[in-house]
Amino acid sequence: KSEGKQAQFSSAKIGPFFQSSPQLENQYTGDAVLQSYVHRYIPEEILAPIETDLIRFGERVATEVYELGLQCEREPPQLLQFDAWGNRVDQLITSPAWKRQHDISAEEGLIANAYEGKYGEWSRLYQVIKLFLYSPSSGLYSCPLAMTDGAARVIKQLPSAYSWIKERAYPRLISRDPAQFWTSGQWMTERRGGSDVASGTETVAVPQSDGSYRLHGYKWFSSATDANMTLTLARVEGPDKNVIEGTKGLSLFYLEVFDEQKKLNNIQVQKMKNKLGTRQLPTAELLLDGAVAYRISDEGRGVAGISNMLTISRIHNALSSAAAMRRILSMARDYSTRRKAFGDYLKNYPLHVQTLARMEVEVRAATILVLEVARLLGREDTGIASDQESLLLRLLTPLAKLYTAKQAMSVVSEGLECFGGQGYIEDTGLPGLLRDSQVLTIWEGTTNILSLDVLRAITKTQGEVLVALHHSVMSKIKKASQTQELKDHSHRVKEATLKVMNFVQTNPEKAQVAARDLAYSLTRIYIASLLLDHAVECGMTRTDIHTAQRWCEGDLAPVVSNLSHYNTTPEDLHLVFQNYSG
Ligand code: UCC
Ligand code: FAD
Repeated sequence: KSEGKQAQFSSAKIGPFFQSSPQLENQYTGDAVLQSYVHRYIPEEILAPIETDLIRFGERVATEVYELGLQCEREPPQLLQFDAWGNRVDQLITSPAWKRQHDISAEEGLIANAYEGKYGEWSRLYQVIKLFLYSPSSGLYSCPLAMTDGAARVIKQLPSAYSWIKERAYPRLISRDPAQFWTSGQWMTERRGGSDVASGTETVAVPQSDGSYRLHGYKWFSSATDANMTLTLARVEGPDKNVIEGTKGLSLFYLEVFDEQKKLNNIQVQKMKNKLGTRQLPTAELLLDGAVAYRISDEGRGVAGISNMLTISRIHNALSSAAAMRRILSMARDYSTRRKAFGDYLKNYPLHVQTLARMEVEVRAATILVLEVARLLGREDTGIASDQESLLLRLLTPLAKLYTAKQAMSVVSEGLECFGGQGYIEDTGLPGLLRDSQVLTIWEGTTNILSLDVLRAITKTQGEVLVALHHSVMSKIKKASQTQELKDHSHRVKEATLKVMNFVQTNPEKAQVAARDLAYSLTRIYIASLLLDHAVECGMTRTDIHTAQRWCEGDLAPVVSNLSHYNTTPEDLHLVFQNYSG
């Protein structure tokens, strides 16, 4: 009798089928292009310790760190503005997982690896690969790390007049000790503008008798407000209380966010931003109400001074974009072996595999570009880069940032679709990847602003950056052009390069309107040369040949294909504003 009662109240039957979830494999050993690049370039004598660490870390980011990253999203930061007694406290409350990411970043040497110089010119590549593995599991801790790396580079290069700042901040920014490790912010954007910083910056720096300054202004975006210090821009107030407008009035400042008593440095956290993604990050608006700061550039050299930081944080943006793509694809690949539809596993449908393969080509392309940029940066860090390599790095930095961010948006979106409805469900942990990708196209300079930066680089060097790229492409495709499998593809790259160079020379008046297409062309061509070269140097494997062929079959020179678009500005305007009544 009592058994009957139990059955009456037993759980409802929901059927025996449960979909097994995608599993994260070791993120280093599962990534063929990463591994082949490491084996190709890292010298034999240091390969073993570096690779041992990458294999270990590749496992850690797929397990412990991945779980922490998900926890960062589940427990977003909060701002406590007032205490129970009405006192303004502006306390940021971050999750234990976020704090743990800080400690892991220090322990793993995610900044230190690039600066300790243990592996000479390869230290930077090693750091970038670790960051690549870390980024999609970091719960966006990758963001403060990007700015910290940028600040470390700027501070390291400060002249001796700023030695106290160097002695105080630099060891902390590159520390492996979690208790010592500092992170940095990068406060450029104000209410009037984030792209046009020259017109946007209202913040005034009032000189003090001890050589410091008091900053008064409103910073519209501060990504990771729990940073210990920041680099920021302001206009020095002259004795007549006037400031110089435009870029020439901007100087760069070092500012510690908290004083010795851990109280905010005359800063009010006005509000937390309500964002589409990156919710793990404590992004806020800040009122600077006399914050104590120290000028670290010559007066009027603020933008030039902070551009060193931008170079690093833009490279982080690119590596995070490539890493986000790799992560979704790694999971989609695994899922294709677990999910059955129409009686078979997804991996057995050629159309699904083609979808994954197209994504794979994009990821390999983005990855090899990022790794090449890191390799060049490592040479620049250690003072052995040739002039050609430095020019190439100047050009490839905005190209890598703008191109990979756009790729990330489309690949991550396609990746979610590979999970069907489950790709849209929050507690799979997948949708966050798409939300967090959108910002990659916006912060650190939008696609158009970076396309204009490419023009800036060309103009400032009287075209030398293009000459460097041209030479590099030609030398990289040389061997491939002598192979049966890749000669036609190398020819396509050569043709595209010549056409693009010709376009630049003959259409200077179209430079602005064609800037984005030009940037895309230069990036696609350069990636093509990298993939061809990699295929040859890594033993002409089937997969490397296939990747290079696929990539080279795409439109390598949209700036030439879209030539007619640059004469239709009035039509574009009419098209966009037809029926607009505002
Ligand atoms: O968004 C932000 C933080 C987000 C969190 C970080 C996450 C990182 C990734 C993590 C992934 C998970 S911080 C805010 C970022 N803001 C921007 O990127 C600003 C975008 N706007 C620009 O980049 C503009 O092009 C400006 C602000 C640089 C334009 O300013 P101006 O005033 O028009 O600039 P000028 O006059 O052309 O340049 C002034 C000087 C020149 O030097 P000189 O005088 O010696 O010729 C330029 O050559 O600065 C130099 N310069 C550069 N140098 C300008 N840009 C560069 C550059 N990119 N590289 C080298
Ligand atoms: P706008 O300049 O208003 O751009 C609007 C549009 O116009 C863009 O599509 C742009 O490409 C286009 N455009 C502008 N000028 C031109 C032109 N001349 N030609 C063609 N197109 C043009 N900033 C910081 O300083 N520190 C931070 O920590 C920080 N964190 C951020 C965190 C998040 C989550 C976000 C979303 C932003 C953050 N930012 C930060 C701000 C960010 O860097 C800026 O929002 C970004 O640089 C764009 O500036 P804007 O918002 O003024 O855009």
